[in-house]
Formats: sequence, structure tokens, C-alpha cells
Amino acid sequence: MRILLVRPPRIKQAITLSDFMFSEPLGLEIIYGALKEDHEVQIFDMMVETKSLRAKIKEFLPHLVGMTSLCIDVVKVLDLCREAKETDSRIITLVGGTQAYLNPKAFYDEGVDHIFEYTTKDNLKDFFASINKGDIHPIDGIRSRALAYKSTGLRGRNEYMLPDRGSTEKYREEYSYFGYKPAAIMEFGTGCQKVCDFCLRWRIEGAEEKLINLDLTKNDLRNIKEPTIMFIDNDFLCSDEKLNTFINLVKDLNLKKNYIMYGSVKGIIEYEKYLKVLHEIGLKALLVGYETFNDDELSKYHKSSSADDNIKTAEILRKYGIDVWASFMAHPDWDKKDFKSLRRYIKKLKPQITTISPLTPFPNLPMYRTLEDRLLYSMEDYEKWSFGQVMIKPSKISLREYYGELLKTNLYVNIFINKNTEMIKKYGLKNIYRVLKGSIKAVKKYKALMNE
Ligand code: B12
Repeated sequence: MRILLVRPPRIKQAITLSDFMFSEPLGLEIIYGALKEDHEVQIFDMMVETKSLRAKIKEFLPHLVGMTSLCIDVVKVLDLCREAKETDSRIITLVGGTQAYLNPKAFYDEGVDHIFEYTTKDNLKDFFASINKGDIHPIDGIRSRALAYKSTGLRGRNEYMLPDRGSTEKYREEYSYFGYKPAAIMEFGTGCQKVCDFCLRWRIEGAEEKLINLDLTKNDLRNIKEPTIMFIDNDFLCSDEKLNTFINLVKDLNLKKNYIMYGSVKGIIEYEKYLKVLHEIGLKALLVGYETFNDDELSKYHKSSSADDNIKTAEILRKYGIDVWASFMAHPDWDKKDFKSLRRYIKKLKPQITTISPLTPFPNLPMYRTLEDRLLYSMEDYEKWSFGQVMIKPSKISLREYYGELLKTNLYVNIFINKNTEMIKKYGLKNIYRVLKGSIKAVKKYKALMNE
């Protein structure tokens, strides 16, 4: 069979990182790797492509079109599935990805034949056997239109299989991670035991931290040509076993690369003893969720760290020369004084990059129920659920003032606190220009929202 795997384009009106950076479609590379033996497969990355899906279908003539999805992509994915069928009515359409896992119902639509709620080697095999026979029957993890999208009832998780990095060869120069371009992404271990209340990520992968099969990881590391790897693991600093395995692997394979990882405050404090060697072997930056300056909020969010732990973490990372890309969440009950306290707090922490997003109670989270009556948009306004747009009505200041404070704080901390000359030296003028250009787009979107 000829199979076209598609990543939808940037949603221009949504507030997203992709205004200045986007990385490879790892999920599609995994699917490509799993199918390439038996099928003719291509990836069509619409984050990079300028051609339309229609034109690509006319050229490649696929039997099957598979789309990946994130929360903000729903409307676009449905449009593209319909476009595929309009171009050739025989095409079978599939949808997978994070949004299909978290909210498969969003894709119940006449344009979508099968929804992969989760994907494994086994359900892919069963699926293609059933398609070949023309016999659609219930398969774990798959909801089919012909069966009224009914699930078999068995819950499961996505399987990390070996991605085929060559499948995106022609796009790879475009993939970046903040100041690093080109950059690859990969996963070393799944799950997160921290189970923070606001976080979707452990809900996707589970609360148990597990290493991915070491042979698979070795193979994957050998295949990556880019000088920078961003590890998407929820918290890389989570066990002695994981850290020792990683350090030994990098040394054994004699890898000389830059690494970027997510690290929790708790993990950085607990596993400080590894930071010196991690830095020596290439760790350049940790993405740290400090979240807030306020201990009450940290405890309500079920964070296992305090505002003082955040300060301690910043000092530790400074000592080892590891950059901090910090993230914070603005609570909808904040007033101007709270934003001021946050700015003062960030001045103490001095991260190299800071993002401040409004707290987003995604519909799967327990906090959704408690904030539901203050929602500014409905669950079906998919493009708004970007984690960048204010979703809950602020209680102390107007929405306009709230956006104003978010904008002011983001600009203040990134222009005045971050050392911009140091950034140019680290990432080069071209990368700083790219990030700056994207940030200006984001500022414009915020300004438009202020005036809505
Ligand atoms: C890497 C990453 C990115 C990358 C690339 C994502 C991509 N796939 O294109 C970049 C940096 C571009 C990115 C951007 C954003 N991201 Co992001 N990102 C992640 C991260 C850290 C890992 C995702 C990943 O690669 N997982 C590993 C792969 C292997 O899993 P997967 O894609 O689900 O694929 C598996 C299956 O789903 C299946 N599959 C996938 N596609 C398909 C298709 C078919 C046909 C089939 C059969 C199967 C299949 O195959 C794989 C089997 O293992 C997650 C957090 C996390 N740990 O999940 C957040 C996450 C997915 N991102 C999120 C968000 C919100 C965003 C942004 C909107 C943030 C923003 N405001 O900028 C933007 C949107 C970008 C855009 N479209 O404009 C949310 C999504 C929430 C949701 N409900 O969808 C997450 C969960 C983080 C969070 N906030 O909790 N992101």
C-alpha cells in the first residue's frame, strides 16, 4: 500500500511556539519505521511544505492518509481528511497523535475512517491485516467509523518504537529547539512519578518511570546526525539508573553533542551529583517548570517543591554552567501585585529564557471541573487550547489588564533580565533573529487579544 503520513501546518491564529521553532514529527517517524518494510510510505510535513495536500496526493497517489494531531490541530486535521477524500474518494483516512489519545471524540467525523487512540506494533499489524482483507473488526486502541467509533474498552499507551530519522531527511535542516538549529528530539525514558495536578504529560505516559529498550536507544542515537538532541522525557533527572545509563552510553558511543532536557526542581536537587559530568558530556540547558513564586499555589498544583527550592535549583545550575529555560504559570486569580511579585522573583532566579503562560485547565484535568464556570471558550474551540491563550476569566483584573500583565512580564524578563549579548554568543545572530521574529508575532497576537 502507498501511505502518506501528514503533520498539519502551523495554526496561524493560535499562540504557539511554532512561530519561532518546531521540531520533527517524532510520532510519524515511528509509524514510518513500523510500516516501511511492508508498504511504500512518505511523510508530508506541512509545517515545512508549501505544497497543498491535494497536490501531494495527486503526485503520490496514496491509498491511505494518516494524520498526527495536537489539541489545536483538530479543525485543520478534519479539513485535511475531507480534502484527502475529496481528492480521491477511495482514500482511507487515519488520525493518531496526542489529541487522538486525550480526546478521540474530537475526530468523530465523516472524513475520518479510523482513530488510533493509542498505537502499538500489535494494533498496527492487526489493522493492516484487517484492511487487506476488507474486514473491519474491533481492534484494541482503534476506533473505526464503520463500527460507530466504538472502543474495545481496553485502555493502553503509545509504544515508543524506533523512529526512522531518514523519513524526514529533506526537512531536517528546518527542525530546531529554541536557539539550536538543526536539532533532533528523542525519548530516553517514559512516564513521570511527580504527577503534578496541572500536567497532561504523565497522564499520557503513565506515572511509572521506565527506560526505553537500550538497544533501540543505542540505534536511535547512532542514527541522529544533528549536533543537538532535545530529550522529551518528562523529567530526565529521576533516577540513578537512568542517569548512569545515559552517561555511560554517551561515553561508550563517544557522542559529542549538545543535549537539552526537562528537569524537575526536585530531581535537580536530588541528583545534583550528576550535573558536573552531565555538563561535561554536553548538557547545555534544562527546561525547568518553576511554575510560581507562591508556595500555596505550588502545593495546590501538587508540585513536590517549594519557592525556596526553586531558588536553590537556580543556584545549583548556575554553579555548573547549565542554562535554565524556565516556565511559569499565571493563575487566573492573580492581580497586578502578583505579576509584580513574579517579576521580582524571576530577577532572583535569573533564568536564561523564561516563558509565562496562563494556567490552562485542559478538559482531562481535575481542575477543569472547578474552573469550568469561568471558561472564556468552549471545549470545542480547539484552536484556543494552545496553552498560550487565557482560557479562564481573571477574577481580580480585567482580561485586557491580564493580557497586558502577561505581555509586560514576558517582555521584561526576556529583554531586561536575560543577558542578550550572551545569547547571541551562544546561539548565533541568525538563531536569535529567528526567535526574535517569532516573539514579535506572538506579541502581536497578544496585543490583538487585549483589544478583543
Ligand atoms: C515534542 C513536542 C512538541 C514538538 C513537536 C510535536 C509534534 N509531534 O509535532 C513541538 C515543539 C513542535 C511542539 C509544539 C507544541 N506543543 Co508539544 N509537545 C511535545 C512533547 C514534549 C512530546 C511529543 C512527542 O513527540 N511525543 C512522542 C511521540 C512518539 O508521541 P506521539 O506524537 O503521541 O506519537 C505516538 C502516537 O500518538 C502515534 N501517532 C502519532 N501520530 C500518529 C498518526 C497516525 C496516523 C498513527 C496511526 C499513529 C500516530 O505514534 C506514536 C507511537 O508511539 C509533548 C509532551 C509529551 N511528553 O507528550 C508536548 C505536547 C504534545 N505539546 C503540547 C502542546 C500544547 C504544544 C503546543 C500547542 C504548545 C504551544 N503553545 O506552542 C505546540 C503546537 C505546535 C503547533 N502545531 O503549532 C501538549 C499537547 C496537548 C494536547 N492535548 O494535544 C503536550 C502534551 C505538552 C503539554 N502541554 O502537556 N510540541
